[in-house]
Amino acid sequence: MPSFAGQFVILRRVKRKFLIDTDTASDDAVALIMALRSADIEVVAITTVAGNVEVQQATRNALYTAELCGADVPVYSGAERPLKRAFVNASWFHGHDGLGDHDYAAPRRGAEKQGAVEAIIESIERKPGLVLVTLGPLTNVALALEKKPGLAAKVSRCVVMGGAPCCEGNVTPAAEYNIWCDPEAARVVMRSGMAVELVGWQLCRGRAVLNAAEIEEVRSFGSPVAKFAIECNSRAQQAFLEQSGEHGIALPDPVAMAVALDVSIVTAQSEHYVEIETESELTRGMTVVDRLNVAANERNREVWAEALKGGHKAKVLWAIDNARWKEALYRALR
Ligand SMILES: [Ca+2]
Repeated sequence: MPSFAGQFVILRRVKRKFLIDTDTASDDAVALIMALRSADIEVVAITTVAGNVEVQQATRNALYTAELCGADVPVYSGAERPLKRAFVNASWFHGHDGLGDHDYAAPRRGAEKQGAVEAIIESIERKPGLVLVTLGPLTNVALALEKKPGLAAKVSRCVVMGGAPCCEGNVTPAAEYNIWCDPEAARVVMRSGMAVELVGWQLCRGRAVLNAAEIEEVRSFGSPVAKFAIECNSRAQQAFLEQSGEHGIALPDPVAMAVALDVSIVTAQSEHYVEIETESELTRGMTVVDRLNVAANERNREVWAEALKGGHKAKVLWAIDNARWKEALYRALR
C-alpha cells in the first residue's frame, strides 16, 4: 500500500523578514501599510529617525499606522538628529505632524524601551538575511554600522529611498532630502559594503505620481487605510505642486517599498560605485554615481580611493513598471 502521509504535510510559506527604518511622515505611512498588509512579509521591527519630522513625532506616526493595520510590530525610537549636522525637518512638505495635520488620535501603544540602533543590531544578528528598507535619513543605520561593521554582510538587501542620481534633487538641485539631511550617515552606509538598492527620487515623479483619477480610485476602495493614505498626504500633494509643478500625490517611500516587496517591477538598473558629497554646501548630499566607471581608470583612482577600497557597487535603479507599482499600492489599500 502506498503511504499517503506525505501528501498531508502542510507547506507553510516562510515569510520574508523586513526591518523598516523610517522618519514616518505621510508617504512613509503608506509604505508601512504596504509592508504590514503583505501576507508574505513579517515586519520584525520598525525603527524611527529624525527627518521629515522630529523623531518623537515619527514614532507616534509609525505606531498610529501600525494600529490602523492591526499590527503589533515593535516600534523603536532612534536618532534625534543627524550625525554631524543641525537637524532640519520637512514639515513644510508633510504638515506639522507629518500626516497633513488632521488631528489623528494618539496611538494606544508606546515605543519599546530599547533604542533603534540596538534594535537594528539585534534584529540583523538574530535574523541574518533580512531585508532592510530605509525610508528616511540613514542616521540609525550608520550608527549601527559604526558599532558593528559586520552587519553589512548580514543584510540580504538594503533598499534605500534616497538620492537623485544624475538628476534633480528636491532640497537643492543636487540633492534629495534623505541623503541631504544626513550626508555623513549616507556615506557610511554606501561605503559599508551593504547590498544597497538605490531608489532615487527621479523614480517617484512623472508617471509614478498618483494622478487625480487614481486618487479617486483609491478613495473608492472605501477602506480605512485607503482613506488615510489619501487624507494624510493632503499637505504633501500641495507641497509637491509648489516644489515641482507636478499635480498629484508623489509617494517616494511606497515606490521604494514596492521595489522591496517585488524586485521584478524594476525595469532598468545597473551597478556602480556611489559616493556622497559631504564637503560642499552647494552639492551637499549629492549621490554621485560613477555611471561610466571612471573609477576603474588609473587617472581617477585618487578621487575614488575610498569607494574603491570597499570595492562594493550599489544597484542604482533607473526605471520601474509604473502600472505594477500602482497595482502593489492598490492591493495594500483595498
Ligand atoms: Ca520618509
